Amino acid sequence: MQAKLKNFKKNLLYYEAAMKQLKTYLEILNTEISFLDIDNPINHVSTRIKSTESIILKLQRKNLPLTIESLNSLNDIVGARIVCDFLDNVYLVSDKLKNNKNIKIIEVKDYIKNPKNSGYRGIHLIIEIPVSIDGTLKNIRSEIQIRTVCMDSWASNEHKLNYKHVSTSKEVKDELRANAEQVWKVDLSMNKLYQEKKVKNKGIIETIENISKYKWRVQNEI
Ligand code: 0O2
Repeated sequence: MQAKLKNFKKNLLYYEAAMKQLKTYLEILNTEISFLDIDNPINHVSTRIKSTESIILKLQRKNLPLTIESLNSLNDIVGARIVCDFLDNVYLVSDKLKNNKNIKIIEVKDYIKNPKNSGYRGIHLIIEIPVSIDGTLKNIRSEIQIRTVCMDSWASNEHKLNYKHVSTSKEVKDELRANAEQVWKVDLSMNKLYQEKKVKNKGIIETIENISKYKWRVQNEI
C-alpha cells in the first residue's frame, strides 16, 4: 500500500513538471508572437492540472478503473487554453505550435472546421512533453485548446448549463447550439473587420519599419 501511494505521488510529480514546462513554452510563444505583431493576437493563456473530481468523472465516463495506467491514458490531465481575439489568430497560434521543435504533436482536432454536436468550437492539440524524474523519462500527454474570445465565453457558459449534465432537456441543448451559431457569426464578422484593418495598417507598419531602418543606417554611418 505504501509503495502504491509513493508511486502515485511520484506520478503526480510528472504532471506538475509537465505543466511547468508547458507554461514556459507558452510564455515564450507569447513573447515571440508579440514581437512579430503590433497587436498581440493572444488575449490570455491559462494552464491547469485536472481536478481529482474531474479525473474520476472522466474515468467513469470512459469505463476505466482508477489506476495509474488509466490516468496515463487520459490526454488532458495537464492542459492549457490559449484564448485569441480573432479567428485568424487561432490558426496562427496553432501553426506556430505545430512548428515548435520543443513540442511533439500527437494529434490535431479541429472542432472549428468540424464543430461538435453541442456546437462547441476550438482547436485541440494533443502533445507530448518529455519529463525526466529520478533518471526515468516519461512522455506526458497534454491538451492545448485554442479558441477565440467568443468561442471561449460560449464554452464556459455551456459547460455550466449543459456539458456533462445528462439531464439537460433537448430544448436547452437546441438553444445552446443555436447560440453557438450566433457566436460563430460574430466571430466571422469580427475576423473580416480584423483582416480589413490589417490591410489598412500594412502601409503604416511598413513606414514605421522603414523609418527605423533609416535611423539605424544614419546612426551607423555617423
Ligand atoms: P473539462 O471539465 O473541461 O476538463 P479524448 O481525450 O480524445 O479521449 P475527449 O476528452 O472527449 O476525448 O476529448 P475532446 O472532446 O476532444 O476534448 C475534451 C475537452 O474539450 C473537454 O474536457 C472540454 O474542456 C472541451 N469540450 C469538448 N466538448 C465540449 C462541449 O461540448 N462543451 C464544452 N463546454 N466543452 C467541451 P473535459 O475533460 O471533458 O472537461
